[in-house]
Parts: sequence; C-alpha cells; structure tokens
Amino acid sequence: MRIVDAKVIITCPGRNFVTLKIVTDQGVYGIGDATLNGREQAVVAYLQEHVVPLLIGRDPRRIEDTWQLLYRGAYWRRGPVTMRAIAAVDVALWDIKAKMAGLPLYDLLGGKSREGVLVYGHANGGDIAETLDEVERYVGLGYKAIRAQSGIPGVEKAYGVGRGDMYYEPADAALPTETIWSTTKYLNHTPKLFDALRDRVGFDVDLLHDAHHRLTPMEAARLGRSLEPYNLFWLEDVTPAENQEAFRLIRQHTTTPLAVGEIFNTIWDCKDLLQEQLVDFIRATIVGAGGVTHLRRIADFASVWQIRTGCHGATDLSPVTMGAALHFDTWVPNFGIQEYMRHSPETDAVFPHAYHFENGLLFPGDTPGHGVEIDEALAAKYPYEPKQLPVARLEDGTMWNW
Ligand code: GCO
Ligand code: MG
Repeated sequence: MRIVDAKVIITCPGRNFVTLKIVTDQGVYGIGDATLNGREQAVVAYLQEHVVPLLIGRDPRRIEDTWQLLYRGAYWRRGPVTMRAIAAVDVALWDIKAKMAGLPLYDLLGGKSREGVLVYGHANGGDIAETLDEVERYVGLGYKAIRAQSGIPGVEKAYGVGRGDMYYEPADAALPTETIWSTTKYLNHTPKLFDALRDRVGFDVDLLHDAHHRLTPMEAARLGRSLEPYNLFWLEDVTPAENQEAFRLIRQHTTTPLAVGEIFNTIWDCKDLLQEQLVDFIRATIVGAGGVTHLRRIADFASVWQIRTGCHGATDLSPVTMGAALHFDTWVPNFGIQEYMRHSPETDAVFPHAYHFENGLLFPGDTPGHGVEIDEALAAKYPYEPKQLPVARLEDGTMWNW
C-alpha cells in the first residue's frame, strides 16, 4: 500500500484553515488539520516544500515510523510550525488506518472509556452583567461547564470579550490589533465576576477562567488564592510557561486547579510541570502537539500523577482537530474536559462531521476514521485571507503578552 498524493487545502469560511489530504493507491484517503492561527502560510510552505515529497510512495500504515521520520529527520526539533505539519500527517494516517479497519478511531485506540465527552463553552460579556446572562444562556443550552470572561472597567478590548454570539474569533485583522492591558484592574475585577456568578448560578455548574498568559508568578498566585472561594474547575494559563519552574511558586500559594499547555508542542514542554505535579490539567491538543501519536504519550505520562487532559478546542482548531480530539477524549483514561467553541455554520458546511452536541457532552459518532470530511468544492469558494492575532501593551506602552 502506498501514498500516491498529498495535498494542502487552504480555505477561509469566516476564518482560515489548513488541511492536509493524503490519498492512497487503494483509494482510501485521510485528512488532518494543520492550522496555526495567524501563521497559516508558514505551515503550508513547510508541508508543501518539505513534507509532501517525503510522503509520496510511503506505506501509510507505518504511522509511528512516519512520525519519527518527520520529527527526527528534520534535525530541527519541535516548534509550532513543525509540530502542526507532523500532526496533520499523523491525523490523516490514523484516519486512513481506522477507515481501512472499518472502525471509529476511538476503537483503534483502545475503545470507549466513556459514553460522551464533557465539554466547556465560552461565556463572554462586555461587563459582569453581560457575562452572567451569557453563562445562564449556556446553562440553558445544556452545558455543564462554562468558561467565563468579562470586560474590565477601564481596560479597552480586554481578552476574551466576544464580538458576536457563540463564534468569538480573536484573529481579526491583516495586521495585529493593539489592545491595552492592566494587571491591577484585572486582579481587582476578576474575583467580583466569580462572586456574582456563584450568586447567580450556584455551585453545581463548573466554571473555568483563562488569564491568557498575562500575569507574573506571584500575581498568578494571588489570583488563584482570591478565586478559591468560588471553586473553579480550572484557572488557565496564568503565566507564560516557557519557564516551567515558575509554577512551583504559584502552586505553593493556591489550591485553585491549574490548567496549562494550549501552546505546547511536545512532551518536553510539560515534562517538569507534570512530574512535579505543578498543574492539574494539560491543555496540549492533537493539532498543536504532533497528532494522536504524540498526544497519547503526553496523556499517559500525565496519568502517573493523576493529571487529566483538557484539550484546547478554540475555533482556530478546525473541525478535523475537533473530530480527532473527540475520539481521543472518548478513549483516554485520564480525560478531564474538552474545550468546545462552536464553529460558524459556514465552517461546519465545509467540514461535514459525525460529532454532535447533546446535553453538555459531545459525541464523536461511529463513522470509520475520525468522522470529519472536507467539501473541497465548497472550500475552494473561500480563499485565504491574511488575519493575525491581536497584541497587548501595558498602559504605558510596554509590549506585553496577548
Ligand atoms: C482558549 C484560548 C484561545 C486562543 C486562541 C489563539 O483558551 O480557547 O486561549 O482562544 O486565544 O486559540 O488562536
Ligand atoms: Mg486559553
């Protein structure tokens, strides 16, 4: 069995997606997501110039060997561009293998560990009152877990404040939009948001929050401690995690559960965080961390310390990643939760999929493979549009972490 074609499809049904389609000499094909928000063309070039020529003629059944070839063979290891390219190949090959076996991907991984996948949705509001209404709306839609973000008085364009219902997308302009950040105002405001939320919805709904890498370790410790009375399911990305040791300090000061890792690419990015039990949830996901093959190594390693998964699932991860992640989530023994930001109807039409939402859970469906397709004719109607993520500056103009 041989790979006879591998093509990169770029489409923008409201936002950009990069998809790799691998075709075999037996007519079976598989697809993988390679989207890197704001840097899509770098992955397209990486795939087209350096990966596709390696794939043609290879045996698609040799997933592990292909993974090792692309990882070790590049000599230059890791990084978001390389690891997304590897992920796209890996997911497409798992899709092919599962289709050939006539099995949904979760069955190939070891079978169902659960009936449905617990997901959390995003409730965003311009102020506390709006966020409370949004959270209630999500409760009404059946969500059992909800991430809550709100605008901060005196901070224009704070992180996570939506534009439009349900389909928040931060990459909004060809050149980065400038936003302003104030840690002081944020730290004063956020406990008030959760205080009001617990008053309104009680303690039976799981609430989450994302600090989006904005704080120093000690500020993060203070935020974690100030949120303890509100029993968060998790507090995410409190500080940039290049320095894994920084989490030791945070951990000493708070019992609020910590989640990190949506920008991690390999097990090496979280090795210390996991083995020192510095976090409770690992956010690495299929497209970011080298596909199913590598993500399951991370999850297995995390399981030694009862650290659970919480895969990134923002709208910049295509339905192909969502489908593959749901099969992974259905199998992985130490599953925690799956992020679920809904895609727009235009995106869903380009990527017909077998998964569906019901009563706070997502179900991957039983179609052989990962259950997500791409309608190439429709995809071609939405050409690439350059869009970048915003940047953040402090009030005095200092460049900060968005
Ligand atoms: C999240 C995120 C995202 C990112 C986005 C960047 O927790 O969902 O932080 O929304 O900002 O994926 O492209
Ligand atoms: Mg996040």
